[in-house]
Amino acid sequence: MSKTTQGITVKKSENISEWYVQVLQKAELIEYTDVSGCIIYRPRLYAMWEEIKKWFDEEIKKLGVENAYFPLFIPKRLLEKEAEHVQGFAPEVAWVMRGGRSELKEEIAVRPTSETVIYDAYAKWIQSHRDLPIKINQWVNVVRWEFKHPTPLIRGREFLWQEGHTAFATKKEAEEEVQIILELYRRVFEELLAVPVIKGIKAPSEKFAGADYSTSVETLTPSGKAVQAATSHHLGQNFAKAFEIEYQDESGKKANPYQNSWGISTRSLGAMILYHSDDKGLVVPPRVAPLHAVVIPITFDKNKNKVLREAKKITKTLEEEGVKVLLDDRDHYTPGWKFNEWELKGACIRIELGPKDLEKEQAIAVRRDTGKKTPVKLNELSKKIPKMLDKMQKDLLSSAKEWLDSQSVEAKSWTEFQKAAKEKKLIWAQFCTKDACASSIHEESGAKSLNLPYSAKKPKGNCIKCKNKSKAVGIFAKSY
Ligand code: 86X
Repeated sequence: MSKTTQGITVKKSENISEWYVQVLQKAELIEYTDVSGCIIYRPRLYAMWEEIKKWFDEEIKKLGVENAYFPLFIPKRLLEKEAEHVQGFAPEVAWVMRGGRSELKEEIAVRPTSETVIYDAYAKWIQSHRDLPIKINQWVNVVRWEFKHPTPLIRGREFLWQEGHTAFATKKEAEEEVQIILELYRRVFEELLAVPVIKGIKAPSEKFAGADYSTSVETLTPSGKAVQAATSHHLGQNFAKAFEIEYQDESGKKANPYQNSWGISTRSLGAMILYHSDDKGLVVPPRVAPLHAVVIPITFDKNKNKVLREAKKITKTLEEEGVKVLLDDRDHYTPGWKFNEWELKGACIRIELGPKDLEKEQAIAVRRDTGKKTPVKLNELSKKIPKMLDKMQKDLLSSAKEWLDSQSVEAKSWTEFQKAAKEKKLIWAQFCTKDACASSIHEESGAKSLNLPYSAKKPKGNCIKCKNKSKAVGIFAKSY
């Protein structure tokens, strides 16, 4: 048995962080490197990212967004142009100080995000109202030199994301787009990754410093820690003013455009894996799964050829139906060994085919998430397997939603809040939304303000912490 195919040795319920890295490594999703915080995204993990990319890319293209590529290297002077935006982030910027042996005249930053390079170009490209709107996206890596302990996919020094950067003549158009993009992010999480999220606006203390306001989708993972899943910012005219993006409007007057920026990263995959995987290994929702079904022939010397022939046939039929299927006909492993291996690696459905099944013209389909075994007539496989996959996709989201609900509590007093924070819950509470209050909540309970959900009821009564008038219902949790 090779090192990577041994099972998970810790339980999700006992030590979730150790369990999580074992799933990632043993399911062959990541590999560590000698640079802390930098991991290899192996093919089966990258395939999941490609599914997100494919779906989201198509959706934004329908909105008129175009892809482009801006440089990895950003001159210091550009990065520091919008002071407010860099402030706070400065300690995380990675710098290039030398080229070969010679010191650079001006240090060059490795992009932590690309507002500055992109808006410097926008200042050249946006001259007339006819140049608007401009909608550009890029799928790239970014670097943030974190010093906190890294967690693969959740917090690291380099990750992959898309960053969208748009500019409009009117505030109204820009603000509409903020919501359209936020809804696309919700759909990525709920429809593709089967991870329930909560849409909302960030409290002022949590917004992106360069933005007028920030919106986000947030979720609590089974570790009891929340992750900001994706963000969509309305930048107002802040960057336009700092980068002198100016154009002549229809009446010939000088004007600054209204801008947005928005992003979703490979962190989303970390949240998805934390949610669905179990003590046997990886569980992946079919819509992003690299492998939907694995056909495992169960052969004995006597009817080996017959079983193998049928196994090949059903594999081909399923393939033609668009099912990502693999025939595992390696004969140096026992069927039982293969069952474990494919559970570990997260094949959505295992299809067992033995001589007895063949006599009954059936195969046994086993769902990865529930372990439920269903006999399926061979001539119905191409119809039933896609149906089972659809059902699995839906079931994963509903059980994830149920779990999230079970972890959500409304705190009516500061004592209740602190108890819920200790229990790693997702806490809903009345909130004044003030910076000072947000930080004392964080200091005293360990829970951070995530967002102010759009779905929440109107504020009522007093802030959970400072007892001043409540401005909104906020959600809070310990976070990564
Ligand atoms: C904020 C803002 C925004 C486009 C997104 O959230 C989505 C995609 N960008 C990103 N942010 C920074 O601006 C930032 C800046 C520096 Cl210099 C840094 F080192 C780290 C940063 N992290 C986040």
